[in-house]
Amino acid sequence: MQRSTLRIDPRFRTPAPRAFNLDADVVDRRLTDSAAERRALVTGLLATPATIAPKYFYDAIGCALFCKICNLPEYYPTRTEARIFDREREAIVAAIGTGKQLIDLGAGDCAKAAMWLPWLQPSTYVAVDIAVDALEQALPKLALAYPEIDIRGVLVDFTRGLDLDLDVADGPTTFFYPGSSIGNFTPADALEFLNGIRRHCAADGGLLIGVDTKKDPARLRAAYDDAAGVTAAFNRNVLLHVNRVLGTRFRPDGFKHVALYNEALSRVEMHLEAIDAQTVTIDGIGRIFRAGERIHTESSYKYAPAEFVAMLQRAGFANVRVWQDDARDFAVCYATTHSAG
Ligand code: AVJ
Repeated sequence: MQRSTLRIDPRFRTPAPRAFNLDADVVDRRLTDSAAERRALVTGLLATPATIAPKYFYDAIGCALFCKICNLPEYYPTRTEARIFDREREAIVAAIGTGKQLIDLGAGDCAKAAMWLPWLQPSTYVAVDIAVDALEQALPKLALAYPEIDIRGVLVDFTRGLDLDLDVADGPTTFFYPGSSIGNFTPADALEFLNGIRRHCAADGGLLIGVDTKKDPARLRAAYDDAAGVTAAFNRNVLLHVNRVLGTRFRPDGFKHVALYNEALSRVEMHLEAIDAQTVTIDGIGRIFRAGERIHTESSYKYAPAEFVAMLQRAGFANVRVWQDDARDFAVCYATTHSAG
């Protein structure tokens, strides 16, 4: 396995002093593609309709705002998933088994995985995320609390494909993909992504995944347009991140937060709508945003549990178990490649 000291492009750094030195074992796989990343971002912004990939939400401020979102009264997914995990802990641990390698996709502050470590007792815990600040904060603490576990971080944009051959050792592997982050993929891309995970699951491995379900559109919309305006701030903050990455001068207050449920496509959409006409120089090009024109910043697909199980099966998983809360607001699945449950 290739290791390097964590070296981060200064533009991705926040000036806040570090509470911890990065002494946990972290591999940075992001910078190899930074030029291609910036090109993709520019292409999205110059397209009509303009788009920004949701991964740009998660700079340091975005991660803090997302943390607030997870505690909002309207945003039910995080707490509902946590309740299912609590209630079904023993059944889930029995299904997964202990002592395996645990790969946490989109680990963030690692809080969700930390709940599982004493139960699953993994030999190795690999936290994968694009958010450097979150991993930098979380991993040294985890390493202190669990000296018996080999704790590693991988900084990578895994939404571009799951290329974890260098990071995933052989042997039984449990993938952990909670929070309905799978919803950010289109169904076609989600299928391909799940297929990639399945290929990494050796015999005896599996995927523990959380997915948000279809429900009353008014509740879905409220979850992405909270009364306190935290999600609006989260959405607008993406422009500040883009400004740092591209050197653009987007004014976040020139854009209105729009969240809607697209029933035909079963997805919540978030957009930033230009309040008045504005021109932003992007890669030397004066991009005009007309008043009312939108930048599409996120899609969050919702699945009926049976639809999602069918997708897991199409991705090659043979056995899928499903746990839900009483109101069926959220679903947790454990999928394995072998057919006995
Ligand atoms: C982290 C992608 C699961 O889609 O619900 C929350 C992100 N966006 N509020 C979601 C999000 C606005 C979240 N995921």
